[in-house]
Amino acid sequence: SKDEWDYFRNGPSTWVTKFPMAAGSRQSPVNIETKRVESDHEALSSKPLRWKYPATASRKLVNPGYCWRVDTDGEGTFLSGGPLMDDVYKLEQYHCHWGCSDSRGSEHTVDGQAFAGELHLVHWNTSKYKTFAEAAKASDGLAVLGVFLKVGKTHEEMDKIARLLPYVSHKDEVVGITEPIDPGKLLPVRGGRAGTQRCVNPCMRWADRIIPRHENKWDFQDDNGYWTYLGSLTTPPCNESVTWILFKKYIEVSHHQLNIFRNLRKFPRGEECPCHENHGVVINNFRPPLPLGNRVLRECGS
Ligand code: 1SD
Ligand code: ZN
Repeated sequence: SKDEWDYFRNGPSTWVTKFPMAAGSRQSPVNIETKRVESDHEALSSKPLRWKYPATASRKLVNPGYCWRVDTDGEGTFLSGGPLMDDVYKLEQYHCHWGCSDSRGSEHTVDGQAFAGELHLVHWNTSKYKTFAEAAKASDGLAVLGVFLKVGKTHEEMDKIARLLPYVSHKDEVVGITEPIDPGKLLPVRGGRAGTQRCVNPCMRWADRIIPRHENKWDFQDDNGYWTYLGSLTTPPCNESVTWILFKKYIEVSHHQLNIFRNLRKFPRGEECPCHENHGVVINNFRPPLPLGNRVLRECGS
């Protein structure tokens, strides 16, 4: 039908025929050529990237047929600073991209190298727009935090999602989240201990002082550095509305956890399995990198 797309027959190279925005000059993902990144330390670190995600905001886990996605109620969440300056963004949802094996799966690549997966936290600009849909059409409407996944040890917070995935094994299935899932714990940052929060000075180094949580309205700040550029949604309709912020540090998830992702079905329960399409499992749900063109890739932090 008119707005059908996938990662198989109607894969990324065909998207432009139905979704003209996919042919634009501000598309995502891109390859990050680390030698050609512009260090913009002063401009970016004058306002550290900061966020807050109450664990209660994660409401339901969904299988839309092409990934898993956690929808939030946005309540009490925010992201600000860095390339976003003073605009405040709210967390709408987070989801993941992965491969058929551990050697591929990320959308962005670093010096041509793919990771086993890529987690996306999708935010919208509440300072300028009234709804997610309105923000998704604006050039500064969305901000996506990207985290690379590497195979290693089991990730505890990710395991809460992995344990729920069997309940949404088929397309369009949804399960309510009862055990709180904290998306902040999926980010590759040194966290504060319960009740305390270390603070970061403006040149992005950890300060000695451990400040009590009640003194700090932010949950976390970035410490490890990130790459940032202006791009698009990586799925149709590929709106050019995203400020991308990719953490330089990856997180580890286990091979077993990725295999649980790879067991999701892209067809609804009760429908016939499209056996000619890898038995209808959700794998390789990533868009390959597109040209950076004349866009600037900036970095912040070590
Ligand atoms: O892939 C997601 C897609 O699922 C949808 O959530 C969209 C936002 O409406 O975002 C893209 S992505 O660009 O974050 N990969
Ligand atoms: Zn994504």
